[in-house]
Amino acid sequence: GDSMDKPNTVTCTAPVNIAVIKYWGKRNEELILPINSSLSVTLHQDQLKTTTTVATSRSFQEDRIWLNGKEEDITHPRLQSCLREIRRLARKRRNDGDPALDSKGLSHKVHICSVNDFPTAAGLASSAAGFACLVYTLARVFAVEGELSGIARQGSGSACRSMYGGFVQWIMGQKDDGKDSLAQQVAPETHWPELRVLVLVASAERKPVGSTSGMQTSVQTSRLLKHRAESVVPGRMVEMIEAVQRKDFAAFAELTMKDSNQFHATCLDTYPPIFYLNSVSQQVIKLVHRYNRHYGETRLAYTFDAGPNAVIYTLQQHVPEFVQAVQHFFPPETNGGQFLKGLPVDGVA
Ligand code: 2P0
Repeated sequence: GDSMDKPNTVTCTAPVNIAVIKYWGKRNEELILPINSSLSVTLHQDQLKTTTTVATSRSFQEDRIWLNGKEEDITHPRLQSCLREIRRLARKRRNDGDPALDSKGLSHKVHICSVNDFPTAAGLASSAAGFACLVYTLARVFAVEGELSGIARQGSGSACRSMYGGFVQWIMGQKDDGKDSLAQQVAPETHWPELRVLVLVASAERKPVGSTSGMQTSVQTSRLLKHRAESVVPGRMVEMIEAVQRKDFAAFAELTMKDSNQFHATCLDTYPPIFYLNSVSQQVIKLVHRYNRHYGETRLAYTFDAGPNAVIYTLQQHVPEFVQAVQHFFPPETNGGQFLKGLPVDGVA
């Protein structure tokens, strides 16, 4: 067709984030409002990321989306929330009279193409990077600026934290409309350059209980979760932010391990119980504690999300020795070569 039919195309990437104070449980399912605040570290762009391309064209008949090469259902409610909110902001900016913008293209349909550079099935926070990237790319296409974590949150709760780099808190907020449930950077990625993240893949299988339904059951049945949200996490958020600001690795690591353990305790307290950790996860937990005890200081921290794969936080100077210890205690041949797969040892945080 003529030049008006040429698609307008934008490509962006967004990294995964790994929580050290865990999000688990919603007070509003539709708006995705959590029962507690959380805090995470966003990984570098060169590892564990999603790449999304959004094209708009007058000639597109309908909105469409492809994930890792396969067309998916665009009517998914969370996808629709993100599209609707970005288009609402775009319309508002034009109505408010930004002279740099014209309204051509606002009614155009989008084609979205999104790929992960890590296995979606491995339970490595793919929805966080995915929705963060989708919202950021849509915003660029429609020339929307400003606070976008509230929109990413409506795609997937943890996605709001991937809208910022470095150390990021998701403040739970108090309002019923969710306007104050937003992500905020606690410290930039340059703040703690020695910090490293290692991912130990214990299983690449898809997790049996998804986060969304798992946390629903936990909210309905676990009194421990209620106690955690009301009486434990608020104090831990304050302590964790202080530990990050002081770059106090021992304090950071101990809070991280305790919070992972309490999250998995609430999974066990859920009825029927949810088991995310397996025997390899338990061996990693024991190895980390034995390692720290051996050196007489806390050099390593583990954390586990809704699956058995361990994420290890450590400092740059301890990485070679820890990798050796892992290879000694978990020789690749006993694990079908699985164990050290996807090991990003460089430049994180
Ligand atoms: C977290 N997780 O803070 C926690 C720790 C898993 C364990 O955020 O329903 O995929 O899309 O809001 O964000 C996983 O939950 O759930 C998660 P939805 P999400 O990283």
